[in-house]
Amino acid sequence: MATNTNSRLARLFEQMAAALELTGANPFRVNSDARVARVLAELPQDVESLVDADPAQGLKRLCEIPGIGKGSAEKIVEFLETGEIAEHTALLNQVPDGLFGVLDIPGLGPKTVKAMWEKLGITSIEDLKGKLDSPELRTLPRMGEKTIENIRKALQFKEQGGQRAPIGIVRPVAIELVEALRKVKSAQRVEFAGSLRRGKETIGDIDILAACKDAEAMRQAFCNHEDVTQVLSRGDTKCSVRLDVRGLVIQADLRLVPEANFGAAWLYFTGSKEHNVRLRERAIRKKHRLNEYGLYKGLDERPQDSGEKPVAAAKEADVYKALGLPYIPPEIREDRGELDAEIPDLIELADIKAELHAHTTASDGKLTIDELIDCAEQRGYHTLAITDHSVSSVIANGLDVKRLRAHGKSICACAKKRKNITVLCGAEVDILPDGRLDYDDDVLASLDVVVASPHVSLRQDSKTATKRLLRAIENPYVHILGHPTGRMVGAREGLEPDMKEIIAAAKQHNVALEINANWKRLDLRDIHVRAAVEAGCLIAIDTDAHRTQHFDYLIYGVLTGRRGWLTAAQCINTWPAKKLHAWLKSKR
Ligand code: DGT
Ligand code: CA
Ligand code: CA
Ligand code: ZN
Repeated sequence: MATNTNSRLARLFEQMAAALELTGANPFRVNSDARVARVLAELPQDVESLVDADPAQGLKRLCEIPGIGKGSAEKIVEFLETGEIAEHTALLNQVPDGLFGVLDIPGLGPKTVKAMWEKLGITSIEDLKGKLDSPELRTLPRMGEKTIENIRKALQFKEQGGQRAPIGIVRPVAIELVEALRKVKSAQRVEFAGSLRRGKETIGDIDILAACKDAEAMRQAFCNHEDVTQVLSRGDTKCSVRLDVRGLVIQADLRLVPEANFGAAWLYFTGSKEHNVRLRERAIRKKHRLNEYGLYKGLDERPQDSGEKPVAAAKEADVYKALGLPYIPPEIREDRGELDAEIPDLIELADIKAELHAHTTASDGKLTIDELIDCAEQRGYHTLAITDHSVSSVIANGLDVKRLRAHGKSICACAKKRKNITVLCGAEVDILPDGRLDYDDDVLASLDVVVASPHVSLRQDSKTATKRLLRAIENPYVHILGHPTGRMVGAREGLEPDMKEIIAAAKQHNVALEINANWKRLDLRDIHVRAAVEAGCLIAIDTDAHRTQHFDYLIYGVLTGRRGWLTAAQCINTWPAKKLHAWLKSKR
């Protein structure tokens, strides 16, 4: 199974990095293993097939992947041949299992965990809990009452099922919170940061930054907001609260920063941590230091109140500029080569001019044809494709050919009444488990738009899934491969085809790969979008609307596109009507 081998290997390298840290190894080795873990987790192609196809070349090919050195490549090959990595087994024997859990507690770094283990014999979360009130714990370096209180809260949070929440649930809450804080009388600037600003599909916690002349008023507005169920901490510069949102417990942190340092703070707290590390490395090479207050000349730390003037601090763009970099949009701050690349003009929400995947009451949608057209028209789209389900989607009330024909007539009748929008008659045709499509070719050929999507048999093995999707892509009447893997964020893995092959075939057959904008799907996911973009493949961003509010989910698709370095030009939904219609017709 393609991605599974990648993720199993990534996990092994992650564990090696953690074990190395805990045993006090050279940071260079730790970083190297951590990097390999990330590279493997994000690799679009299957390492197994990369090596299997030509074992003699396998090692060389692995070394060509940025971030994987010879030593790591050899370990990967060792794993593929023997099913284990001897060094991994040896390292794991040196570290008690339970210690990895302790390392996972937010706020606990490897140095502290190492000290807990060596000095107090703590080897598990249970051990740590038992020692929270003990005097010995307080003898460790950096282990003040405040840190201990934070550990206690983190443990409680974990027990209450603290988990990452989907962006579609968190973002609207965070926006509302930010708006409320902006209304504080003396507020100068309020923004969200963290993974939310980077547009990640799931969010660990909400990070908000505020500059305010009256800090206490800001703290109050935050801690007393109506969604807050518990105030976890309330300090001068940082407050943490718990919010209850649709049954999910979400933590939000507010950080108060001086307006003059807002840019540097925003940059720091937007992350990703890995991106920040790269920026700091770059600053150091220029004999500068970068922290949450600004970019400063010289490498010697000075106290924050020394009056030292920063080189850059007020705006993020100033910091990038002073480091000799262009402004890097938040969505691509992931240490995926963004510091060394030319930054493309990423797609924006306003670029989208067409919705090409939407449902009506004819199948499982809640909107009539006219209501659906109203939604698209209100958003200023020049084109809407109506794509109800095909016959095999029984649960979704899929249309047989006779109903499809009647539906087509109704769509035509409604379309004729509209002047401002072109309404196209399409279908979301099921990709059957063997890759055949659910309508015959002559039926597909008669439709303006064909979205082909997998809905069933989503646990197929990788090879079968690849074959299945390739067959659909090769059908000459298919325009768009809808939610290609069928994954559901946090709920279902979906198919794990060889993405590299899928992307190459889509490019060859002029099929657009869909980013399904529904936050429960976000399929294609960011890393696959990036691979598709690099390969020059067309991308569609569609909401797959079944009801009015689904149109508002478009932003999540756009954010995912941006995380995949997508430009407007490569996304068919941004094209002018003439160009889009000509492209659709080219397959008829
Ligand atoms: P999340 O909340 O798990 O979805 O992910 P983030 O990225 O929002 O992470 P979070 O909330 O722990 O921290 C927000 C940002 O603050 C993070 O992206 C980078 C910055 N940050 C936090 N802790 C550190 C740190 O120890 N070192 C560095 N360089 N940056 C940090
Ligand atoms: Ca966060
Ligand atoms: Ca946070
Ligand atoms: Zn659909």
